[in-house]
Amino acid sequence: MKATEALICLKFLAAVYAASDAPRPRGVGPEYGSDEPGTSACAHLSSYSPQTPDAANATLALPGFYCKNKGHVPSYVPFTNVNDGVCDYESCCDGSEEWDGVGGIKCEDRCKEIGKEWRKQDEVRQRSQTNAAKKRKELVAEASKIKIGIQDRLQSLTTEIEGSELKVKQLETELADVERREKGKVVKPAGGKGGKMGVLIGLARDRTEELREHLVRVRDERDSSRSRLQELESVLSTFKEEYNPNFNDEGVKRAVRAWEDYEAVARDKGSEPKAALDRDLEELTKTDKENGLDWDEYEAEEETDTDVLYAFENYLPPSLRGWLDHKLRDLRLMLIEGGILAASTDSGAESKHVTEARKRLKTAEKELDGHHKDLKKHNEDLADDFGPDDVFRALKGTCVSTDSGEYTYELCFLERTTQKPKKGGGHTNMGNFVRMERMTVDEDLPPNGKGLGSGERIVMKHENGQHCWNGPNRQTTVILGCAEENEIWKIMEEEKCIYRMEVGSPAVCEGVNGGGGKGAGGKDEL
Ligand code: MAN
Repeated sequence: MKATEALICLKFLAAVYAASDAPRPRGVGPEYGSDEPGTSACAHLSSYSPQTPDAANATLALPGFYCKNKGHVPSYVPFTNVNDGVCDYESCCDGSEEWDGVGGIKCEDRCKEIGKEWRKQDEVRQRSQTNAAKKRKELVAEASKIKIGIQDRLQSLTTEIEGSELKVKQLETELADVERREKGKVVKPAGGKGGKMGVLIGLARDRTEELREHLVRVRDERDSSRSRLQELESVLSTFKEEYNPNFNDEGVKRAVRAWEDYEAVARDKGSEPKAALDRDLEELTKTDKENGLDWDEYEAEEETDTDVLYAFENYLPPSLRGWLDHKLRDLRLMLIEGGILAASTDSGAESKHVTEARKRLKTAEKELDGHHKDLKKHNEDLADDFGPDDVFRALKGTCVSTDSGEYTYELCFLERTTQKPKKGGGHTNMGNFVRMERMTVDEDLPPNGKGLGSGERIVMKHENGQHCWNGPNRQTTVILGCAEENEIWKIMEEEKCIYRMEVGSPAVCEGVNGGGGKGAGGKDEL
């Protein structure tokens, strides 16, 4: 290989010397041209050359044969193409590389027409690059808006979290309080109405009714005894006034004396019925409802002792009510906690109040948890790499696809690549986005500009896709070139289940020079 190069170079130098009357030696570019052509042209072949100490890694000091291509863009053709009998119009439109007329060939200068066509295409390319650069600006602005939105959300989330934490604390206290209160309640008899207090109220009502009935009966008996007594007293009084004292009957005289004694005692005791007491008695013997006491109110189904206490407290002044409530509750709980009173168990079922308080707490906890998750997600998002100027933030989740062979291939930016059979069937994950990298590429740019060209390009790595039978988990390397639209240019399976996608996007038109360069995207190399 080295011998061939040496031969070509010697031939080239001979030709250069032969044409030394030209202002610059033939085939030498202006950046290399000098009055002593050849000193550097084949320097890599000399073991004494300081520029090429490692002969094995030697590179050509000249990039090739320089074609002036007047009317078009100057270019280099490889030395191996010089005087090989083939016109190399792609690189050398002026045909100067076939100056020796090998095999009688004559390559006419076609630079005028080729240059014209190239300029036409270049104009389209430049317009496209200008549009692409504009689109990139828009994407950067969009990305910045999204970022500001996230930062704003983070700020409001911090406030919301503070509020939610406070709410959770309050609801925890509320639940503990309700649980404590419920613990202090009297248990309802299974299947019955009301709690123990309800039963007690029922008993009290029956007992009161019984006593009232007795009182009424006793009053009636008293009244009848009183009228009989009055009758008797009137008989005896008449007897005393009408008996004959001259009739010496000892029995009659004794009876009159006993009556007089009785009258004296009765006078002292004031045995006249007291109207006030009778009025009280009258009130007492009325029914409870007539007295304003409705037992049914206290026997309501859900009512418990504490509820009754509360009802009772309603009749007290607020300050006393609060104090009493506190004391009663504490006392009851103290008795329960001290094992003196049984806590309400309600046959294992949680009370409605506790269930509702727990539900409220759970909802608040869920809300707080959601806020924390959002906070984490947004913080991670802000720390993520979205490329230069954060531009890919604006493209996250945007998908592009193209058909190739039996599949449609899809790329969803910053998410995944997918292979979809055109005939239908399951989709294959070709890798999930993991990171961005940089890669130096050196490819010819097609005339429509839809290619990577040469230079450093942004690369998106996608790993851990669907496992490949007898192979690795699928992975895709996406290499990005500047383009007006997001589109997949090329898809290749470089090795089994290792894919490479070449993709155009305005997002990578950073510092695009608007034409003249060799490639799309990033900093071009010449
Ligand atoms: C499918 C596709 C191909 C891949 C094979 C490996 O056919 O995902 O790209 O090479 O599986 O078995």
